[in-house]
Amino acid sequence: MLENNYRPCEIESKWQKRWEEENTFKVDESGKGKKYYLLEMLPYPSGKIHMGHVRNYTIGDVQARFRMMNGVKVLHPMGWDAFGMPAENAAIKHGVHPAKWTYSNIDYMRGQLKRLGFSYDWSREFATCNPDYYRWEQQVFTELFEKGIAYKKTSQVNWCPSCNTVLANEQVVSGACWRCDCAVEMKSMSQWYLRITDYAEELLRNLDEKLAGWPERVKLMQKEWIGRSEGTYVDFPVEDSKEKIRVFTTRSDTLFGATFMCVACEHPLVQDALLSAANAVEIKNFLERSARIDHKARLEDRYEKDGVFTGKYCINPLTGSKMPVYAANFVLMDYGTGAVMSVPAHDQRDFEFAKKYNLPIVLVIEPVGEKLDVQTMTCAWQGDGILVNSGQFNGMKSNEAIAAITSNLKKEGRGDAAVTYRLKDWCVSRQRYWGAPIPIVYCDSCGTVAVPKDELPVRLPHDVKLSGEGGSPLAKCEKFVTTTCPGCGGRAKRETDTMDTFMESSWYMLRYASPHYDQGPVDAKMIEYWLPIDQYIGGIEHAVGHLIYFRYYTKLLRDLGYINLDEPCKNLMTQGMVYKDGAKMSKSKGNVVDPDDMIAKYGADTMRIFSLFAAPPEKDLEWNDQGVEGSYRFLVRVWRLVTDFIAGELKLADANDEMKRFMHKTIKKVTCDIERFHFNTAIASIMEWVNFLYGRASLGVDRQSIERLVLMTAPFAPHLAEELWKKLGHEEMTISVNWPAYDDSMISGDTMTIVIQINGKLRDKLEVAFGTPDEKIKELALQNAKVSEQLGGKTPQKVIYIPQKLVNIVA
Ligand code: ANZ
Ligand code: ZN
Repeated sequence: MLENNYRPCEIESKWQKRWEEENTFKVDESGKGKKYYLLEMLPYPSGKIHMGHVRNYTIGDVQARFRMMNGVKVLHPMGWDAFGMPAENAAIKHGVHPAKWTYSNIDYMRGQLKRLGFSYDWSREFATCNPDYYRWEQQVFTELFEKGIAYKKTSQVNWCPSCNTVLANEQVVSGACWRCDCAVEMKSMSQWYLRITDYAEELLRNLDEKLAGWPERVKLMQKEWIGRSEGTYVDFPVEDSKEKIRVFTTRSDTLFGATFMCVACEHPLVQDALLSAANAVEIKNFLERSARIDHKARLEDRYEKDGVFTGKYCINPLTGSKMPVYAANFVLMDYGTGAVMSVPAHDQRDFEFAKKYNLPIVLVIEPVGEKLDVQTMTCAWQGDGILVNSGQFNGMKSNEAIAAITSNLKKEGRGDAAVTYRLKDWCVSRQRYWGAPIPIVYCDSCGTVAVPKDELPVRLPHDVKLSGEGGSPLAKCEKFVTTTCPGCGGRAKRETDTMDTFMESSWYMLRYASPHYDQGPVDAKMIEYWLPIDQYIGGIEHAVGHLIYFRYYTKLLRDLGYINLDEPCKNLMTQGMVYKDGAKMSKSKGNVVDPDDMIAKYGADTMRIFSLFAAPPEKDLEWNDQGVEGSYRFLVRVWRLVTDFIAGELKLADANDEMKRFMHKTIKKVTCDIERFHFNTAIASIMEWVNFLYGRASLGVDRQSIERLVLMTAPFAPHLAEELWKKLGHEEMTISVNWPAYDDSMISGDTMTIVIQINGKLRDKLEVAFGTPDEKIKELALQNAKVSEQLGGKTPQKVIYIPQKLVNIVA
């Protein structure tokens, strides 16, 4: 390290203390004036913060401080996603109570966040494991139960054998548990669900209509997760019975080619067949075989297609012919209706199945201008075409036939147009201790009863045996389980499942607007003022979990009448991950850099600069010791320049035009870059400004240039800036000083030289006015004579513009 008198440790603890004593970041509570709600995803109190947190929270902090300096009221809260399994596992392993473990981690991590100088309004902090928080969640749950939105059902659920609990579909990642990576099993169990499917349409529609400020990538992932599919319901009468089998198909144009029926193992018809069919033993064997296919293989479609005849037949509603009904392992019970009309000529799975079980194949679609023959086909024709062997519909095109057949079915009461979703209802019950108890009581005479409002919260009992074995710990806690029925006063038993912790993180962003409100989950007036979130920052890994749930929960609270808000968040930014030596920085990889060590060595400001300068926020960041060293040296240069100026060791001189131009240019660039989250280029511009001022040292520097440098540095390295600002003779904190303004007329005379490349080779240069919009510069480059000559009339594949430097045309 350089010899110098920049002492980050002293400066940083001094300013942190003052910010705390003076409540510098406590936001005005009047609920009036221009506001900005900046939120970073709340951390799980695992023990220590890691570099991913440092990065996420620094990105947010720059925005927060920048907005504060622009005179906006910034809500910038922090709290703890404090329920969850690690606390329970720690308890099992080390015998410490989950509450104690959690709260002491919170204390430690709060200290770490304070040492990084983040501008949180700590008066709004809360931990979600506190009964003052989860009691509202329980209240909302009882209301959802009364409306039928929260309900209990028995079905196949995802079971993680190592976490000993069920998982929601969103928590299964390629067939494995999101938390422990263990292969997930399917189990039939009774669980609590929230009817998120009722909101599928709105969740989907708003992605396009209301979330212009969200990354396309996240919106696409949510669209795929919701998985809207338009098709037709068709009813097939079961032979010798009053029953019907209903299917969902996207290809009603192929109905004349449906020669057999396949249903899921869990389909009621199969359960029936087990009791009555002559081949019941064979069916039973098949079901056992299918249950053994692991979830991962099923998801990846890597398993042998297998089935068994159920002994039943149904009737094709258009041809009147008999179709054998099979149970098949590739039909899923929880998609569509759990039954598929099989069209072997036009669906590859059905084709293979028909070959294996020797079932008839009937061609009904022919590709335009081609003749197909079922005798010689080696695979299904899955594309569009012209209908054949389809009675009155012969000669129609597939898409016309879909409409015509659907309307024909509808007229005869045998089917209708339908929409189905891949999204499933959200399974919210967990068989674990460290979570919010589900506020439900079971009574022999009254049935399932919600705990009344005035008896909430249902507190999590403190003294519970945690062994990690044999089911839910709460179920073994007699004192908790036994209760009286709120309906009849008789003996009753409590629900012993707790809520999925994603329930807590689904509304915490609303609670921050009125964290101490005791009349309900939220104060509607404060929601009206603070919400929606103006900027949310967090990891992409939450794209289809948390980021769908919190949108859904907002709509639930709206429809329960608590708030008047459709979407919780206007702008979303998903930051990249932190890597070291090519691998994701994580405890299990053993490549963790401890923020505490780095702060002790270089100071928090260096950590902040490094994490912003090393990569743009959306990109992954590779840890690099030289980069940290370089960030530190930059701060030393700023320190020296300003302290030399204060000590009178720099010559004082009025700024000339060149200097003024440079300054306004820098302010403009830094301002625009912060707004666009281009922090690395913003810092690069400040570095250039510092270099420029050093270069001017012999001619003289003016006070304004120095002061603006300090203010521009404030969002990035706030402790250093605060100290220098004080040394420059100012009393107020930097966040209450106006962000420096720039004067466009000072810049307009200035030009910049832009290099034009084709496929990376220099072709020409362009002289444009400073501040020319990016699109205009690209246009000018394409109109350049040498460029058009080289391109010879062809349209280029891509035009890349690197601001203020070059345009590269990829031909
Ligand atoms: C007959 C048919 C003929 C189909 C054909 C396809 C091609 P998407 O687009 O994903 O919605 N299907 C329906 N429910 C199913 C279930 N529970 N398990 C497995 N497969 C199921 O796909 C809809 C198609 O997936 C439906 O259209 C159905 O097969 C199948 F030439 O019906 B089709
Ligand atoms: Zn009762």
